[in-house]
Amino acid sequence: MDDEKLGHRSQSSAPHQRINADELRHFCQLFRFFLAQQAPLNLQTVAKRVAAFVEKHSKISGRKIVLVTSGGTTVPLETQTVRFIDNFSAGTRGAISTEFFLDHGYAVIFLHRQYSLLPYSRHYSHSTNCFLDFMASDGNGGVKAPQYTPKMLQVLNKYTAVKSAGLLETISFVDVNEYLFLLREITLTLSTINERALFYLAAAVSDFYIPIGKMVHHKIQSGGEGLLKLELDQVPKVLSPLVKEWAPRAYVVSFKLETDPSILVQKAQGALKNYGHQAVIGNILSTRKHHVVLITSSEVKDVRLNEFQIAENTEIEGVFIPEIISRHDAWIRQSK
Ligand code: PAZ
Repeated sequence: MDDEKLGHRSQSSAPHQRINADELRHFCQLFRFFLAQQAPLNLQTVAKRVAAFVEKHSKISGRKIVLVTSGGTTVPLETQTVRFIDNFSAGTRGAISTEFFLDHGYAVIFLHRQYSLLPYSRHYSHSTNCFLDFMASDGNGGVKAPQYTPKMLQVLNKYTAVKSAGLLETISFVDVNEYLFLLREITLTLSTINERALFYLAAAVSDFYIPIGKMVHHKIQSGGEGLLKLELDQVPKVLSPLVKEWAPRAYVVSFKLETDPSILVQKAQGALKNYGHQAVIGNILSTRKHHVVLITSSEVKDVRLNEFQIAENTEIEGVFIPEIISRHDAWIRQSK
């Protein structure tokens, strides 16, 4: 495997930082991961699509590109996968955020879990009403439920405009292995636009996995003692190499999910310190749709919807994404 595939794409003007012993361990774990695991079959196809997308938008003066990761990764238990471990994420945060970034003029690479929520179609795809009911005919050339028409039209118009301008590239993953290979490939390409690149890592990525060398090939059989004992390895930490090696000039926002509010800020600050990136959005599982904490090296800012906003189904991403964008813009300005 060549140096580039291990993540050493040369960045002649990159501000290389010293790495400590912990980071060196993470780097080694990650290199071993990429050497041992199998790359997804569509990696080269995705690489070409992303390269073309980044090249096209990099030529447009002032155009910023964001990578949004979204949804949960699975952890397969067999190489011919019948069973897998999954998590709760439906990709709501990522799909909503993508729409707001597009509203603000970004081009978006949307790396999402297959069949999770997608920008624009999310307004109808997982609705308890079938979207076809919204369009059902009243028999007189109109629709049965005209109250939905203005919103549907608004979503359709935005979707059509984004599509015709080629502003959205969607790429899907299922398991954590695919996610990591795709993330590295996209990052190395996106890093070529330096400060104009924004990473917005909202996917819920598994912390543990079964390496290919330790996985059984066929379906795990029941019987015997009736117990299933699994041994999982730690997924290598990817944020440190991403920030320090792969995209050292980009603005990087990671997410931190907890269930215990008393440790959220401390964990987010720990992540910032360990990985050296620019911002963490902290959220608690049960309140994530109306409360987040924006944490940078110099601030801890609570972003909360009020009761009225909650009742109106306001999307909190519309409140904190402008904050992220203004910090990204400042990052670009200070690099000049
Ligand atoms: O996908 P969703 O909208 O249901 O949830 C979003 C989220 C909680 C997965 C995201 O905001 C997040 O915190 N992602 C990072 C999770 C982590 O700590 O790994």
